[in-house]
Amino acid sequence: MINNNIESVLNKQIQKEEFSSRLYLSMAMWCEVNGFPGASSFLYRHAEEERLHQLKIIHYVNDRGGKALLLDQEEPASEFSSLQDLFEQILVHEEYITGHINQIYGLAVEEKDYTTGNFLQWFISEQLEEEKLVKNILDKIKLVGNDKTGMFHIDKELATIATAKPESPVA
Ligand code: OFO
Repeated sequence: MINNNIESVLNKQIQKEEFSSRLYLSMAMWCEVNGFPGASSFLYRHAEEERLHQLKIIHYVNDRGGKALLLDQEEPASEFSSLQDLFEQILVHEEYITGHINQIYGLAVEEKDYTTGNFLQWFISEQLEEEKLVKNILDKIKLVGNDKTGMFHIDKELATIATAKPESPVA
């Protein structure tokens, strides 16, 4: 049985994963109308993945005898000054999420809830991969600067990543 503290922080994480999904959906929509079809596909896909992260925690909380909740959501940003600005915001957001996952892990260890600690291992590895991927994309965007041909190729590459990424497993 999950304790109240762990249940509460996991419910806040469910809220954050839902926000991540809505943020990437909003970003995908911006890319779609601003001439970045590849980045748009990549972000629509990413939004789906975040929803799977949300579901994964919902199932975990309920399976451990807790009650998963859907807490209020803020409106995500919908305007970005450039593709670089957008990916910089993704990186900041993912680092924020990583910080929270680490905090929950710390609390789970403190409360000797090793089952939750074990559950969070998947998220810790996922955050590492996500941050690495976003940093990599951002480096490429910075490298091409204002070069339109370079940007065209990055957008194409993002379309390829969107179709090649394996599905995130759902608990
Ligand atoms: Fe971006 O991995 Fe969930 O939030």
